[in-house]
Amino acid sequence: METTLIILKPDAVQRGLMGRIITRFEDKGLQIVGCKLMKISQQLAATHYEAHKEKGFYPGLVKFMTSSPVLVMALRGNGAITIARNMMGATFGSKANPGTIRGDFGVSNSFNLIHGSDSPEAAERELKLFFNQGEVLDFPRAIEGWVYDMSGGKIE
Ligand code: 3AN
Repeated sequence: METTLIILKPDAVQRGLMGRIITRFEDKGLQIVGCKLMKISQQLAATHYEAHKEKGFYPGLVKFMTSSPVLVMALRGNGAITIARNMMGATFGSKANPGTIRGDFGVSNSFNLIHGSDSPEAAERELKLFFNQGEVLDFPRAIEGWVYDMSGGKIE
């Protein structure tokens, strides 16, 4: 099982899209194992986006991400990182395919609604940045045996 960090960005929160986006992940079968509304500090934004520090869009990105609260989520599932990235769609709302979150809910390139970790290494690093110990929970879902076929002794 993989756990990935998802951030519903300030535009998603302000536009009242949290419920609809969360529903997509729940409908898909991913498990929410951590969730909180928070305001990202300058320092946290700088650490999270340090790989983009030299890029032209960096100051605007940090300003946007710290401008208003975000909803951070830890999502768990088999292949959760790739599944969530595919559900998010391409980085720019103007290019993202219909059927994806960015494709269905936005047209802007910089206000692109959602962040999702792009690799297992990034997920591990980002989950530690946004969640304190004990805030990502380990709990069995009653529906697990119907979300996955476990009859062969592994998750299918
Ligand atoms: P993604 O979120 O699809 O993984 P990245 O990792 O390439 O995209 O970029 C990180 C974030 O930086 C994006 N979520 C987006 O908000 C922002 N970003 C990337 N490129 C641009 C750009 N050219 N103009 C404005 N914002 C950008």
